[in-house]
Amino acid sequence: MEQTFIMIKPDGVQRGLVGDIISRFEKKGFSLKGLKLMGVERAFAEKHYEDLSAKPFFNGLVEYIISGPVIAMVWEGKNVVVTGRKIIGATNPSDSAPGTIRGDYAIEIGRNVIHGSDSVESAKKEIALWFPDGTVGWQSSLHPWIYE
Ligand code: DAT
Ligand code: MG
Repeated sequence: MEQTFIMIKPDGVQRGLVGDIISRFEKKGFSLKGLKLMGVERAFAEKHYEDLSAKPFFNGLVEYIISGPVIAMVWEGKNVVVTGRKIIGATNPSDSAPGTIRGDYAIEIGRNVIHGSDSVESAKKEIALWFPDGTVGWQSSLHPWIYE
């Protein structure tokens, strides 16, 4: 089954949005396979965002990610990468639809509360980076009530 990497950024943790965000993924029917609260070191944040290292906002982005603890998660389910991005909303909260996490809770692109992998390939890379010891293999007993 497909997995994605979701991270609640330091602003989401500080603002007390952790429970609501987890709840949105849970209520959708996705399964939580990994979860931890952690502080991120600069080199680790730079590695996570290495594809953006040439962008003018890269240093600010890294400063933001290391500014407080984050919640790192692995969520599993059918099409969870693309659907997870829809639940999160557009990168710039000015463009994120109401009802999405960024649409409901964020105003600025540099404080957009949450990260989600943008492809199955980057999800695999990000899960390997953030959960080097692996995740938990379990299946919800609700599975037959969510999937036909
Ligand atoms: P996303 O987080 O939606 O996958 P991304 O991977 O293009 O977006 O960029 C990663 C983060 O970098 C994004 O969540 C916020 C920040 N960012 C992106 N574009 C930016 C810009 N033009 N100015 C400032 N920050 C930006
Ligand atoms: Mg991205």
